[in-house]
Amino acid sequence: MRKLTQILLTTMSSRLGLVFILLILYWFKSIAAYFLNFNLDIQLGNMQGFYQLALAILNPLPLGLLLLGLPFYAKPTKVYYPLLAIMYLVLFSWLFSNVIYYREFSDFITLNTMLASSSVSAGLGDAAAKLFRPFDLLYLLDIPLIVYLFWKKKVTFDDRPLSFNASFAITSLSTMLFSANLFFAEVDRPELLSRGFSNYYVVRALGLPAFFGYSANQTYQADKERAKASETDLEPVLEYIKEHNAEPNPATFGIAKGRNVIYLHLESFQQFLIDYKLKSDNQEYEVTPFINSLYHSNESFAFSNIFNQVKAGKTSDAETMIESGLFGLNQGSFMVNYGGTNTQQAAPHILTQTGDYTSAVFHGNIGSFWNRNTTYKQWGYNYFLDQSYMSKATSENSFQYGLNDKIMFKDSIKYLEHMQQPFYVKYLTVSNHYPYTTSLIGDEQGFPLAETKDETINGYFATANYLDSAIKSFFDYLKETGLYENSVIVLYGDHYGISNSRNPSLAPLLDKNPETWSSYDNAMLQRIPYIVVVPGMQDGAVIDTYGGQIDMLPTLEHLLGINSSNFLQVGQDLLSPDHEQIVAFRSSNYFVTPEYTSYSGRTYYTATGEEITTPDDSTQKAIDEARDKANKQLSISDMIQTGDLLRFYSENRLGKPDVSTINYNKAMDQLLKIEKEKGQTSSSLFSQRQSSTIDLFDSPTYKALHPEQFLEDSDSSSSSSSSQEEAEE
Ligand code: GP9
Ligand code: MN
Repeated sequence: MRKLTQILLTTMSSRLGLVFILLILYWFKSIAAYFLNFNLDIQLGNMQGFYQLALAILNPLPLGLLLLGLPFYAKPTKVYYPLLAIMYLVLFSWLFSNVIYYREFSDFITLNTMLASSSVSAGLGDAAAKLFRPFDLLYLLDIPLIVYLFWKKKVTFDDRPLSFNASFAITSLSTMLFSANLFFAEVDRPELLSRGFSNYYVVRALGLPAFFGYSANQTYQADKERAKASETDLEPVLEYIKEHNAEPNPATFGIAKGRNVIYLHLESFQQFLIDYKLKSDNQEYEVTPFINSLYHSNESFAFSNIFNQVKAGKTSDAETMIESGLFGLNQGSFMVNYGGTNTQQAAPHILTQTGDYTSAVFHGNIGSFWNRNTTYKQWGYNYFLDQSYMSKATSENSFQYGLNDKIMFKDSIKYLEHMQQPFYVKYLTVSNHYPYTTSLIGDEQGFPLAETKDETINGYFATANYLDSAIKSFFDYLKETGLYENSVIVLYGDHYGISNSRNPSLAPLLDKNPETWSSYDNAMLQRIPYIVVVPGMQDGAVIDTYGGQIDMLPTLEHLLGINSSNFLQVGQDLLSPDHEQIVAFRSSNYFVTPEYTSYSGRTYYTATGEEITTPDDSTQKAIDEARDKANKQLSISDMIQTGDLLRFYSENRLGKPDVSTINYNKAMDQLLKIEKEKGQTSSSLFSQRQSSTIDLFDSPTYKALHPEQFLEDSDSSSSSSSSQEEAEE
């Protein structure tokens, strides 16, 4: 032992040795933070999990070495040691601040958060002391110890500098290691840095110092655009909004006024699933019987020609469109790059301002994915009930994108029932997400797999079928509790589930020939369902108007009786007689109209799919006109988004949400407090019924699908809520 101590002290008494020890210390602390403080969502059930684990374990080393190695260039002892101390302290404080910050925000510190002089950082200042845990002392211990060792001369200063070449070798080595790290990170998750996904993906793959660089670059790019923009840029925007305005349809304007709004985000759900029957063993299986019944119901406006308009931001792009009526970006995700900083006037805020709505999102995944936890505040969401509010995720009840949908729906009830009405809530489902894991979901119900050469396609129908029954169980609950009559329920698909490259393998299932599969067919498969259920309505129909996700917000606003003409939203009410049927895809020159489809550089007649190779003058003119309009819509949206133009716009007096009043922790306490304060006037379902509705979720359908849960519940006489409360702890 004594010998070991001696070796350690001697090592630390050389410049190289000290750096080595500091690097090891930083490495250990990082790993401790990764696994004890952060949730990096590494699931060890498969190869990818082990790969991610290896990346996480190794990633503190390259940049740690780079930074601790830089002082080597300083030769005088008096300069070298202070520089080394600074480097170590920088690395350490960055790590430690993140540990503290993560406790409150479940996310990492970005340059933006640091720069924001807003209440967010001020609030943290107050809270930081409270967030400190005794265990954190372990992170700090080495610093006084090292100081002590130098003070007592147990470790001595080394006056022999490293040569320039040796210092350079260390810099080169660490840079090479970092390049390798970057390469392996891209292998795990292609387009990791360009698409953004989620901050924890970057930390998991590249570590905290790299995450800082990444977030600084994001801030720099966004600020550059923002700084260029000025109030005069609003002029063309306002002109467009005015010209493009589609008057509400008097027959439907306000028919859902004052009702609760429940959005059901159908993950990766394409229109072709509607009414689809999968053939297996000479039998036909209807994939989504319940959603089909909604599609054909007299209570629904169901649309058959609505296209997804997302790009790299996928789900986040869909959310951006339905919430704010503006497109995502041409590159990367709007929510990741601008969501936390731009002035936005999104649906939750609009509804609070115009109708005193309470708003919430339910999502079985980690809250920081797609930067939701920050963006949702700017959108004015009062509550964000993410995975941390639901059953503990295990390999049995979840996969990499979160809890299975049925569990998410069931776990949402205990919060939903305490929400003041009217509410605007959104459920983000995940189970029907690539890779369409049938082992968990399909087998449970025994829905057959398709029989193509492509595993991804084969599972897609079974997971969609699972989603369908999850949706049904939720509708059963709504009907059982009476929430149904008082709500408008909107279902939409967010984007394709089967990518274009796989479409030829899908072709036979759609009775198409893979040999003649074309860009036109790819374009048509971008259709997604959009179903607006207005309970009590008699004259619902399947409507064949062409439109896109950008049109969903104005459509909803008009149904709720809110005139959207002075909102900076670039879509149009799909029910308006003025609706122009030009659908822009999120790539210039890609569009669909009822006449023409332009996709991947080719143009077709939409009705027949026949390619237009030598158009006559009038056809060419019509195509050009549609293309220009589609491009214009995108460019106006981009001006608003990248120039942060809403900050200059005050005409509609909507203002923006006060994010300092929004806190996503302790949602239940907040809900109960409001309920109590309101007393007799509380409009939550719980207050109205004077009892919990959690048990009503266990509808007959639910029971049939989850016999195992039922055995458990009947064992314990207390309601299912208490067992979930335990699971949360
Ligand atoms: C994750 C989920 C998936 O939280 O929303 O996003 P996607 O991969 O579909 O964009
Ligand atoms: Mn998605």
